[in-house]
Amino acid sequence: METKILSVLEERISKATENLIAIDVMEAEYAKLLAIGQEKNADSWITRSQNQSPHCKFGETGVCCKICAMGPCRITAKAPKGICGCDVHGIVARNYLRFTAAGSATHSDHGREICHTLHETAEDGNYKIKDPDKLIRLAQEWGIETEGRDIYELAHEVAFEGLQEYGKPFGTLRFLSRATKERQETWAKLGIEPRAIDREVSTSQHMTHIGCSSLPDVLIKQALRAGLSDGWGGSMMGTEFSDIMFGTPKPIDTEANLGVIDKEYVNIMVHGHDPSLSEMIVEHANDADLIALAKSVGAKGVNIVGICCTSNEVTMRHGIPMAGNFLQQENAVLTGAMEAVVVDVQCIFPALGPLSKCFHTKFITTSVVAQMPDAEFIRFNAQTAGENARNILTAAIENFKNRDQEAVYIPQMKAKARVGYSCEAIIKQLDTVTSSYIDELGTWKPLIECIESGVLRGAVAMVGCNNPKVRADFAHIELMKKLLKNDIILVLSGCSAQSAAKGGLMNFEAKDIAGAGIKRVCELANIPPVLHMGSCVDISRMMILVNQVADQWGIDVPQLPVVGCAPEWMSEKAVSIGNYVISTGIDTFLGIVPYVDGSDVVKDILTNQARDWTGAAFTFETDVDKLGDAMIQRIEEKRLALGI
Ligand code: MSK
Repeated sequence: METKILSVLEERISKATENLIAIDVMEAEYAKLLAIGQEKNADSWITRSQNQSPHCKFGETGVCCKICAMGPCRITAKAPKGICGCDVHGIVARNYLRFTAAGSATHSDHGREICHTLHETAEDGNYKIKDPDKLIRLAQEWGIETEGRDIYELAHEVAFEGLQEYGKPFGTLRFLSRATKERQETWAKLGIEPRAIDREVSTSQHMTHIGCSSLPDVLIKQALRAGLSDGWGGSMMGTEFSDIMFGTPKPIDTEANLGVIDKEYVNIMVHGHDPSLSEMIVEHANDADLIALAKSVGAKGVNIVGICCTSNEVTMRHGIPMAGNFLQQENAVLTGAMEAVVVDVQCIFPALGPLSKCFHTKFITTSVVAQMPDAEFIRFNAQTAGENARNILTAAIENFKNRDQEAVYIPQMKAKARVGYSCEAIIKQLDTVTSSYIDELGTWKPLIECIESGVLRGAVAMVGCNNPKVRADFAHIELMKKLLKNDIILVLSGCSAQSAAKGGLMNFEAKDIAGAGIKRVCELANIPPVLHMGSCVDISRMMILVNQVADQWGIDVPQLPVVGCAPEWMSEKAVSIGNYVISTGIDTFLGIVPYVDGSDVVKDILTNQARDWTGAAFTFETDVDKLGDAMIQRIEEKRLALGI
């Protein structure tokens, strides 16, 4: 009986590798890996999640306050106020603001590191300028002299000005001028134009200290401001400067899911968010002496695969295969075929160290920001980047001989994907449809015409993580399929993009499950029906896209039939993103409710009142089908209001 089930499963998997991969097929494979781990007494997120359930209701509803040492205070019917007198609405809003500020700080600190890397670029250095045109455009946008300048001298000045954005004493962020006039006026009127990036995080911490703000509307406005300093500040610089140094992404073919791990090769998994290290690893992975070393230990070569947003960065620019997203990080180690897990910052399970010890895998941390137990710490920095990368590659290659080949189990499932859709790439692709529209930087008119005519009903920006509270990838993939059937095109980033890639939705052939309108657009423009726009910080690309589209259409951003969605989010960064997305005028649909259920006032601000402020608000809905229906309904309402 068991053999029969396995053979049915194997047949489905072999079909899945060619077409769409069903979630239940993936889950069956993950279960096999989990069983391998259990034999080795390995821990897993599934068991840890079970151990943590049920979750603390005070924490889950946001009513626990521990911002001073008089508490912790927990709000109940018997104790409706904290010791300082703050009511539940103030406590929930303060917690929400702190959550947002942490997310904003995290994205923006990533952006800061990228600024420093840009400042280190040199003709003969580890980092070079790969997109000088983008650098010059950005310098001109910032009013920096470009005529007759050495490109590296220019890069250093732009990097310096970028770093000034973090702590400048006066004014507001430079990139706000990229938003439509209407957005800029809305932010100014509401008093949420972000000033220096660090200042908004710092002010958020100050406002939530004991004895400062406890008015929920004031606290939520600051959350919007802190979010904006991320999306239109730190994240946007992270994206733009990465493009300048590593190249602006353009369409490239790759593959996704655990089947990209190769038994015959030295496998190295890069994981985290900052592309500075992974770019170097990719650059040196094919050095002749390292390939010779790999062959000398019995491998055919070196195979780099990615997890989370570091993966998104190197797949967008080099087509490096994606082993998976957030909840796949342990599975990749459980295959027993991973010589090294090399991590930079964010979304890395501290569990990877102990898990790696159950196998021959080396767990290598590289950033002072993310240091963990059972890891080898190789401090990475821009001056020694090439040497750091080669040392890591050498250590991984030499570790190949310690692998137990008999015990390796790599699920043979992978899907083809086309990735690399920066704004520049999308515009270029659209211009192939209507060449008469070509100008220097292209135009969004073909896209606007498709939406106006109803060939496309609208667009959804789907982003965010996996969360053990819900079935991994299920909401992402089911919602994408539903939206595609309704002729709603998708732009994706972060772990949502990897869900789509694993499920086969970034394959050109996936157009066949979409409605007739999208199918036609995909055929004409030669694009897959869901477009990979990059990592978490690259949601800034989406902000530029919607603002340029609104501007060229001659309408305001909130009028666009476009919504945002994070169906399985889990991180503080995701809440920061949500805040800047609604501040940008895009309704945002969440499948996981933030820790605000304890205050009807805060919930009402986020889901209703925010619309009066910014033209957009959150919708919280944990039922996947209803979440999809709500997005479609909102898009149709916007179409109706536009008279299209
Ligand atoms: S990696 S923040 S789990 S999307 Fe950007 Fe994925 Fe969420 Fe991390």
